Amino acid sequence: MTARRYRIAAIPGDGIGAEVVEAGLEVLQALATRDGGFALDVTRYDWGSARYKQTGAMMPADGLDQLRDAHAIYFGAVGDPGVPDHVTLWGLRLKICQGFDQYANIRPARVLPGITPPLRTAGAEAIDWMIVRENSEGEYAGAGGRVHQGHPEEVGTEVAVFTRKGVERVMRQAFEIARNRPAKHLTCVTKSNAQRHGMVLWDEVFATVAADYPDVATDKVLVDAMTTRMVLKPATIDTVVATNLQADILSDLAAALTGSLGVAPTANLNPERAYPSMFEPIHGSGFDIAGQGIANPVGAFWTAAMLLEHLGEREPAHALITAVEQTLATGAAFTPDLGGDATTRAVTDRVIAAIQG
Ligand code: GGG
Repeated sequence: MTARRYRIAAIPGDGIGAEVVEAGLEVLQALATRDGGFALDVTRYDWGSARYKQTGAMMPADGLDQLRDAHAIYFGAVGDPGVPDHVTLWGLRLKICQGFDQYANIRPARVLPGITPPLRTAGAEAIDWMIVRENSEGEYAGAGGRVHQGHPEEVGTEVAVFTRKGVERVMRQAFEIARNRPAKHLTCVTKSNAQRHGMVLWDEVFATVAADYPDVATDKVLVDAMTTRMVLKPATIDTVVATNLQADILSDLAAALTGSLGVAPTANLNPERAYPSMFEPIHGSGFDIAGQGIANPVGAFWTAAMLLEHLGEREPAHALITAVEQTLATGAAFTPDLGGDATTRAVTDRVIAAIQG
């Protein structure tokens, strides 16, 4: 049998990004070896803050062209105490997301076996949400500027840009996801009482698209109320669609409510597949623990499962999630963020052993 071959562009990035991406690649390789039906051709790119300090750029000028032929991008994290955060983010991660029109950012949040979530409210132990984040415009459109820099009269603006096309296409993705989940329920988050232009457009487009999905139950909630609902009534939530900034914040909260930011994955999708999509753990570069070998690789493993799903390799994706769940359920593979003392190496070895059966 000839194996299906996939080109994977691996960008470990900064801090613990390198540690968890290497662990994820090992696990992916173990799956490929076990399965025999697919093979991965991995190309590593040493782009990130170290490169910025040497050359003044996080990635080369032709970086997007170098990635264009990849079947998927496997990303670690950006962020370095020696480089301004807006430079690291806009110089690499956002450049790829926007350059490849990865407008749908999918962020599952689920309490994995063995993990005790921090909340005691009813339903907290069964959190299983799907947050869909608009990923190409909104508050992260990059619109705005500064004038009179350094003077007392200085002005800085940050303009959120919402286009009907941009809002509608991410809403359709969210409805499709909601339709294929058991609860078939989609919550639309805005701040349309205070923000009376773009957010009202968001509400109107939601109502229009909802008419095409009569099988999906819907509700609307303001983002401030959503934070309390996530904490106090978690069982009332299933799929969520929100703007770039609001969903960025809500998905970090969601990850914390499932036990740790360290377990949470995300997919930056170009659903039309005109460009490669990018898969990364939600967490950042964790510079406080970088180099200690204690970063939680579970977010990177779950991310790898989403990458395999995207490639159409459903069985290995399922096998990977099962291996992660079996490993966590033992309670013996918790890194410090989950209250344990396991190392990245130990968790990786256990997951690979579970894959190998
Ligand atoms: N692996 C995710 C990561 O590196 N996140 C860094 C960050 O600051 N992200 C901002 C965002 O998600 O927009």
